[in-house]
Amino acid sequence: MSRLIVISNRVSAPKGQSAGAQGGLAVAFQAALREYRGIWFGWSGELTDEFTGQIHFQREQGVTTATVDLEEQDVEEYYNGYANRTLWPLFHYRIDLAEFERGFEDGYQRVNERFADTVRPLIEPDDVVWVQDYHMIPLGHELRERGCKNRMGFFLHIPWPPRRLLSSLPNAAHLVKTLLAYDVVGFHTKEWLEAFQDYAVQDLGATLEEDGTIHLGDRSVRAVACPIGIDTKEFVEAAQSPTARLTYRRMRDSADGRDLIVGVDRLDYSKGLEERFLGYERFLVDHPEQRKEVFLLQIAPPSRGDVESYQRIRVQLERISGRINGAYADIDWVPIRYVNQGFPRHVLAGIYRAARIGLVTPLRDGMNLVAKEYVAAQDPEDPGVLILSKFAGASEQMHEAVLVNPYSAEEMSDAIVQALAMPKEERIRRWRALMDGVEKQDVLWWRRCFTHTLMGEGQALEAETAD
Ligand code: ADQ
Repeated sequence: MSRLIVISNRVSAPKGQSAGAQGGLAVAFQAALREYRGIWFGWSGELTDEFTGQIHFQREQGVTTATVDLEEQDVEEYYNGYANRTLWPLFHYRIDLAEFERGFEDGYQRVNERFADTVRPLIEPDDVVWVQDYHMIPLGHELRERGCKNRMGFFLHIPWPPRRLLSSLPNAAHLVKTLLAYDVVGFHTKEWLEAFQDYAVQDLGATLEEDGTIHLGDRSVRAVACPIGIDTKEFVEAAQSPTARLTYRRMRDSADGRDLIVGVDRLDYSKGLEERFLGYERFLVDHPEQRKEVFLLQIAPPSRGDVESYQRIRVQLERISGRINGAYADIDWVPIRYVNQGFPRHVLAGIYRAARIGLVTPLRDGMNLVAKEYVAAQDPEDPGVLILSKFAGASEQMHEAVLVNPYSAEEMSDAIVQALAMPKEERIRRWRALMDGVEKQDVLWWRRCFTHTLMGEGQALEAETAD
């Protein structure tokens, strides 16, 4: 049986699982790596004065991780630069925030070459290689240049932008062509898949077959949509754990009979937090009679603090939440509890369960796992309502959520009113349908969906996404 080599920017050792952000993904990779006796390779998160390519191996609970340290300039140009100041904003339709610097592009290329040089000797002839996300688009091409003939796949965790938007990236065609070095390229949704195909056909002159195979010159790549899920079983259990029960009680006590609306996001401009606050403010203004019957708990741990646009959004959110609280709070009630810290998954599960509304309104999101976690954590007898942005990848699957346009404060306000008034039978019906999807297409399903296609193991599982 082939071994699996997973390559991603950062690597989570099994003991780091509870840390949050990489939770579900780490679980999926670790399960895959145990099954296929593989290696997980990536940046250690540490800096070194001079890149040597020395690999730190670690073996825990049947999973081998291999990491390398990077130079400060590497991290500045590759990670903070090209990945997070060029590709991230552009791929999330924020061309106004995208910075195009040759130094970033050079650093991105250099680090991908360094990763390729380092990981190449670890790859044996029968291994299957699976590269993750926008940090490493050219890695497969670099491995081919180094004589790697293995099956190789790539999965993009963020949206793929429309063709005309992508054209604004200097050397876009070159970057996209490097994707043709892979055998399989995966996206979360049909929308991102079709945008990729559109670019390949219109701008690169590729041809497209019905099964999603793209041909260009002597290369063929199969492009597929495989929506990621969460570790549903684990999350349902987390929501019933003693810690979750305690947190649930604490939330309910502090709510003092009021309905909790919860938002949980990394502090990122793509998550639409500013628009969410303004939509909630609109609700407060238009429905004064309901004001003191609810409160919004927004949990948003800061991320990518070295990047200026993230520092700006942080200041902006402090300003807006402060203004709303100043304008509407009373001596015994504040409309927004704004919390800038991360919480362990069991605590998060208890908070979700206590919330009458899960407010998940990104302006653009590859998938959004918080929407699925919120559903998995609910009490089947008395579930809350998910309000979901129609611009999250998750909206292709989660039709029974109350779908909103996050740019419209009025729509957000209407959705809150609708969710608060929703009869129990309707809440249960919607939740049951959502939960069916979250259970069927969990993170292990996603991993199989992709690796089966990549390894050519019989029929790949078809993604049951919407038309
Ligand atoms: P993210 O942009 O990080 O992921 P998301 O899918 O919502 O977005 O995942 C965030 C994870 O972090 C969730 O598991 C959530 O529970 C956790 N998290 C967030 N805030 C937390 C907090 N305060 N405390 C603890 N945990 C917290 C990227 C893409 C997404 C895509 C995923 C997976 O941007 O679109 O769904 O990868 O492919």
